Amino acid sequence: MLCRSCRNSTGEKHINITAPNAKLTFEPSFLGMMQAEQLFECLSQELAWRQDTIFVYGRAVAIPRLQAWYGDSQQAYTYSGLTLQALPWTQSLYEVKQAVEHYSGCQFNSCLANLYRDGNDSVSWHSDDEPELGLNPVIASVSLGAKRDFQLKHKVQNEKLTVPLNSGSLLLMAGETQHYWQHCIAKTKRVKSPRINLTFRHIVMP
Ligand SMILES: O=C(O)CCC(=O)C(=O)O
Ligand SMILES: [Mn+2]
Repeated sequence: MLCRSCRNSTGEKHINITAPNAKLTFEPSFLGMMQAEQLFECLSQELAWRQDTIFVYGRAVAIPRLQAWYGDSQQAYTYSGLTLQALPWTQSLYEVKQAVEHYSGCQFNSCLANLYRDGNDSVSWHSDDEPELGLNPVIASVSLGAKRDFQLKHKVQNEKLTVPLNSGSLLLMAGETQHYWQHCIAKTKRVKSPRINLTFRHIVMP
C-alpha cells in the first residue's frame, strides 16, 4: 500500500490544528480517492463487524455502530464494561497500519474499527484515555467513505472544534489531547451512506 503523503516528502499538506492543550495533525489526502474507495470496499467485506452492547445503568444497550478490534496477539481492550479480544491483522489492515506508522513515526499494536452504517450511527462524547493506552497516547485515525464531522470540546475551557473527516484522511491526536479534550461523531440526517473509521492505538501491556 502506498500513501500519497509518504510519496510526497514536502510535508506541505499537513495541517497542524492549533488549539490549547492539544496536538492535532490533519492530513486530508493520506490516501488517494480511488485507494480509499477500494480500501472501504475491502474492509467492509473483510473485517468481522459485530454489533456490541454495553451496560448503561445496568441495562444492555446496543451501541449505535458496528465495530471490530484487531491487533497483535493477546491484546484486549476494555471500555464501558465491554472487553474486546483482538483478532489477528488482516492483510489490508496491516498494510494501512504500516503506512500510518511510516507517516507518523509511531508504532501501533492494535486498531479499533468502527462502521457507521449511515448518519444515524454515532459515537458519543468521550476521550481515548483508558489506562491501557498509557500517558499521552498517540491515536491515528483513518477515515473511509462518507464524510463526517469530528467534534472536539475542551473539558475546562469553552473551546470547540470541528474537523470534517473526509474519505482518505488521517487525523493524529497526540500530547495532552486526551486529558483535556473529548470528541464525538454526532448523528446527522444529512449523511445517508456508510463510513469506516480505523483508530490505530498502542496498548501498553500490564
Ligand atoms: O469515528 C471516528 O472518527 C472516531 C471514533 C472514535 O472516537 C473511537 O473509536 O474512539
Ligand atoms: Mn475516540
